[in-house]
Amino acid sequence: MALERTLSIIKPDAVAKNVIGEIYARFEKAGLKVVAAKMKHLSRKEAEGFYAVHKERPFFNALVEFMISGPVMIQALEGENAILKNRDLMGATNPKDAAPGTIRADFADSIDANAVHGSDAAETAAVEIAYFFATTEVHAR
Ligand code: RTP
Ligand code: MG
Repeated sequence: MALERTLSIIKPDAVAKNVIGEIYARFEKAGLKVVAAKMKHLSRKEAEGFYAVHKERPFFNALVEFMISGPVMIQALEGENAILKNRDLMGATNPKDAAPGTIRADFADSIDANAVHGSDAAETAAVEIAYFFATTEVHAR
Protein backbone atom coordinates (compact mmCIF):
# COMPACT_ATOMS: atom_id res chain seq x y z
CA MET A 1 0.00 0.00 0.00
CA ALA A 2 1.23 3.46 -0.85
CA LEU A 3 0.04 6.90 0.20
CA GLU A 4 -0.75 8.62 -3.09
CA ARG A 5 -2.30 11.77 -4.47
CA THR A 6 -4.51 11.91 -7.54
CA LEU A 7 -6.21 14.66 -9.55
CA SER A 8 -9.99 14.52 -9.72
CA ILE A 9 -12.31 16.73 -11.75
CA ILE A 10 -16.07 16.85 -11.33
CA LYS A 11 -17.02 17.66 -14.93
CA PRO A 12 -19.58 20.28 -16.09
CA ASP A 13 -22.47 17.78 -16.32
CA ALA A 14 -22.13 16.67 -12.68
CA VAL A 15 -21.62 20.25 -11.43
CA ALA A 16 -24.82 21.22 -13.31
CA LYS A 17 -26.66 18.29 -11.66
CA ASN A 18 -25.70 19.67 -8.23
CA VAL A 19 -24.02 16.45 -7.06
CA ILE A 20 -20.62 17.83 -5.95
CA GLY A 21 -21.44 16.94 -2.34
CA GLU A 22 -22.64 13.43 -3.18
CA ILE A 23 -19.40 12.78 -5.08
CA TYR A 24 -17.26 14.24 -2.27
CA ALA A 25 -19.09 11.93 0.18
CA ARG A 26 -18.00 8.93 -1.89
CA PHE A 27 -14.37 10.09 -1.75
CA GLU A 28 -14.58 10.55 2.01
CA LYS A 29 -16.30 7.19 2.65
CA ALA A 30 -13.52 5.50 0.65
CA GLY A 31 -10.87 7.13 2.83
CA LEU A 32 -9.76 9.74 0.30
CA LYS A 33 -9.06 13.21 1.69
CA VAL A 34 -9.50 16.42 -0.31
CA VAL A 35 -6.10 18.15 0.02
CA ALA A 36 -6.70 20.89 -2.60
CA ALA A 37 -9.84 22.18 -4.34
CA LYS A 38 -11.06 24.91 -6.66
CA MET A 39 -14.04 25.59 -8.88
CA LYS A 40 -13.07 26.91 -12.29
CA HIS A 41 -14.53 27.57 -15.73
CA LEU A 42 -11.71 26.29 -17.93
CA SER A 43 -10.55 28.28 -20.93
CA ARG A 44 -10.22 26.44 -24.22
CA LYS A 45 -6.44 26.67 -23.86
CA GLU A 46 -6.50 25.14 -20.37
CA ALA A 47 -8.75 22.27 -21.47
CA GLU A 48 -6.65 21.57 -24.58
CA GLY A 49 -3.48 21.60 -22.49
CA PHE A 50 -4.95 19.31 -19.85
CA TYR A 51 -6.08 16.73 -22.43
CA ALA A 52 -3.05 17.22 -24.76
CA VAL A 53 -2.35 13.46 -24.60
CA HIS A 54 -5.61 12.94 -26.54
CA LYS A 55 -5.08 15.65 -29.17
CA GLU A 56 -4.87 13.23 -32.12
CA ARG A 57 -7.96 11.28 -31.03
CA PRO A 58 -11.24 11.71 -32.95
CA PHE A 59 -13.10 12.74 -29.78
CA PHE A 60 -10.62 15.51 -28.80
CA ASN A 61 -12.67 18.48 -30.03
CA ALA A 62 -15.89 17.18 -28.48
CA LEU A 63 -14.05 16.53 -25.23
CA VAL A 64 -12.64 20.07 -25.09
CA GLU A 65 -16.02 21.64 -26.00
CA PHE A 66 -17.67 19.65 -23.23
CA MET A 67 -15.03 20.50 -20.63
CA ILE A 68 -15.45 24.25 -21.27
CA SER A 69 -19.27 24.12 -21.36
CA GLY A 70 -19.56 25.09 -17.69
CA PRO A 71 -17.60 25.28 -14.43
CA VAL A 72 -15.79 22.23 -13.10
CA MET A 73 -14.76 21.30 -9.55
CA ILE A 74 -11.10 20.33 -9.38
CA GLN A 75 -9.54 18.52 -6.42
CA ALA A 76 -6.45 16.66 -5.37
CA LEU A 77 -7.27 13.55 -3.33
CA GLU A 78 -4.89 11.82 -0.93
CA GLY A 79 -5.04 8.32 0.50
CA GLU A 80 -3.75 4.76 0.33
CA ASN A 81 -3.71 3.72 -3.34
CA ALA A 82 -5.61 6.93 -4.15
CA ILE A 83 -5.14 6.65 -7.94
CA LEU A 84 -6.69 3.19 -8.34
CA LYS A 85 -9.18 3.76 -5.54
CA ASN A 86 -10.53 6.86 -7.31
CA ARG A 87 -10.68 5.01 -10.65
CA ASP A 88 -12.67 2.26 -8.94
CA LEU A 89 -15.10 4.80 -7.47
CA MET A 90 -15.48 6.44 -10.92
CA GLY A 91 -16.30 3.31 -12.92
CA ALA A 92 -15.72 2.68 -16.63
CA THR A 93 -15.29 5.60 -19.07
CA ASN A 94 -18.59 4.77 -20.78
CA PRO A 95 -21.35 4.88 -18.16
CA LYS A 96 -23.10 2.04 -20.02
CA ASP A 97 -20.18 -0.19 -18.98
CA ALA A 98 -19.77 1.26 -15.47
CA ALA A 99 -20.44 -1.09 -12.55
CA PRO A 100 -23.53 -0.38 -10.44
CA GLY A 101 -22.81 1.98 -7.57
CA THR A 102 -19.95 3.76 -9.30
CA ILE A 103 -20.03 7.54 -9.84
CA ARG A 104 -20.39 7.20 -13.61
CA ALA A 105 -23.14 4.57 -13.34
CA ASP A 106 -25.08 6.80 -10.97
CA PHE A 107 -24.45 10.31 -12.39
CA ALA A 108 -23.13 10.13 -15.99
CA ASP A 109 -25.28 10.29 -19.13
CA SER A 110 -22.84 9.43 -21.93
CA ILE A 111 -19.19 8.74 -22.74
CA ASP A 112 -18.77 12.49 -23.32
CA ALA A 113 -20.71 13.73 -20.32
CA ASN A 114 -19.25 11.19 -17.93
CA ALA A 115 -19.27 13.15 -14.65
CA VAL A 116 -15.67 12.79 -13.46
CA HIS A 117 -12.02 12.68 -14.45
CA GLY A 118 -9.36 10.82 -12.49
CA SER A 119 -5.62 10.48 -13.06
CA ASP A 120 -4.67 7.05 -14.42
CA ALA A 121 -1.09 6.63 -13.09
CA ALA A 122 1.40 8.11 -10.63
CA GLU A 123 3.23 10.07 -13.35
CA THR A 124 0.07 11.61 -14.78
CA ALA A 125 -1.27 12.35 -11.29
CA ALA A 126 1.80 14.45 -10.45
CA VAL A 127 1.63 16.34 -13.75
CA GLU A 128 -2.14 16.90 -13.50
CA ILE A 129 -2.03 18.14 -9.88
CA ALA A 130 0.75 20.59 -10.82
CA TYR A 131 -1.30 21.71 -13.85
CA PHE A 132 -3.99 23.15 -11.59
CA PHE A 133 -2.43 23.69 -8.15
CA ALA A 134 0.66 25.50 -6.87
CA THR A 135 2.49 23.49 -4.21
CA THR A 136 1.24 26.03 -1.60
CA GLU A 137 -2.37 25.18 -2.57
CA VAL A 138 -1.98 21.47 -1.72
CA HIS A 139 -2.37 20.84 2.00
CA ALA A 140 -0.91 17.85 3.82
CA ARG A 141 -3.57 16.44 6.18
P1 RTP B 1 -10.76 10.76 -17.83
O1 RTP B 1 -9.38 10.91 -18.44
O2 RTP B 1 -11.68 11.91 -18.15
O3 RTP B 1 -10.70 10.43 -16.38
O4 RTP B 1 -11.48 9.49 -18.50
P2 RTP B 1 -10.86 8.07 -18.80
O5 RTP B 1 -9.44 8.00 -18.31
O6 RTP B 1 -11.82 7.07 -18.27
O7 RTP B 1 -10.90 8.04 -20.37
P3 RTP B 1 -9.80 8.55 -21.44
O8 RTP B 1 -9.52 7.43 -22.37
O9 RTP B 1 -8.65 9.20 -20.72
O10 RTP B 1 -10.62 9.64 -22.24
C1 RTP B 1 -10.77 10.96 -21.76
C2 RTP B 1 -12.20 11.40 -21.94
O11 RTP B 1 -12.47 11.49 -23.34
C3 RTP B 1 -13.81 11.11 -23.59
N1 RTP B 1 -13.83 9.99 -24.51
N2 RTP B 1 -14.67 9.92 -25.51
N3 RTP B 1 -16.12 9.09 -27.79
C4 RTP B 1 -15.14 8.32 -27.31
O12 RTP B 1 -14.83 7.26 -27.83
C5 RTP B 1 -14.43 8.78 -26.15
N4 RTP B 1 -13.43 8.13 -25.57
C6 RTP B 1 -13.06 8.92 -24.53
C7 RTP B 1 -14.43 10.68 -22.28
O13 RTP B 1 -15.19 11.78 -21.77
C8 RTP B 1 -13.24 10.42 -21.40
O14 RTP B 1 -13.55 10.64 -20.06
MG1 MG C 1 -7.98 9.43 -18.80
